[in-house]
Amino acid sequence: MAGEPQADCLFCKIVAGEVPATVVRETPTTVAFRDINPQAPTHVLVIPRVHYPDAASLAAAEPAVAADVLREAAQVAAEDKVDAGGYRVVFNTGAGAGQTVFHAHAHVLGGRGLQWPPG
Ligand code: IU
Repeated sequence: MAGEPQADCLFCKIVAGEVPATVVRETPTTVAFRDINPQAPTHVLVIPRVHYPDAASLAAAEPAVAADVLREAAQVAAEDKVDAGGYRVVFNTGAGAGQTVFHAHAHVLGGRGLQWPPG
């Protein structure tokens, strides 16, 4: 069922505590942890506890939780002190855009200069 944990989903396993992660923030609806392959000094993933394959399906089904993810992205940037210098929040959506884990997640990237457009 939509939103339910998926047995084969890595990020559902992180939410459940079955796979370790360096968690930096938790709320009743979200978990934020450091990316295992960081692309910037700050590279944190903010995920909803509920399972949706991407940000679009999360926002359509549970817009309040999607807003929680955005709010937590800002909190992560503030706590890592990258907010003043500028940071980026990215939702890769679809394999063609580089999405590899199909549980909605926001990348929070900061702590270095970021080029535009991204590759
Ligand atoms: P993407 O937008 O779906 O490509 O992002 C998935 C991210 O999940 C990517 O940056 C990976 O480095 C990251 N990740 C992780 O943090 N821990 C893991 O065990 C795995 C992927 I697999």
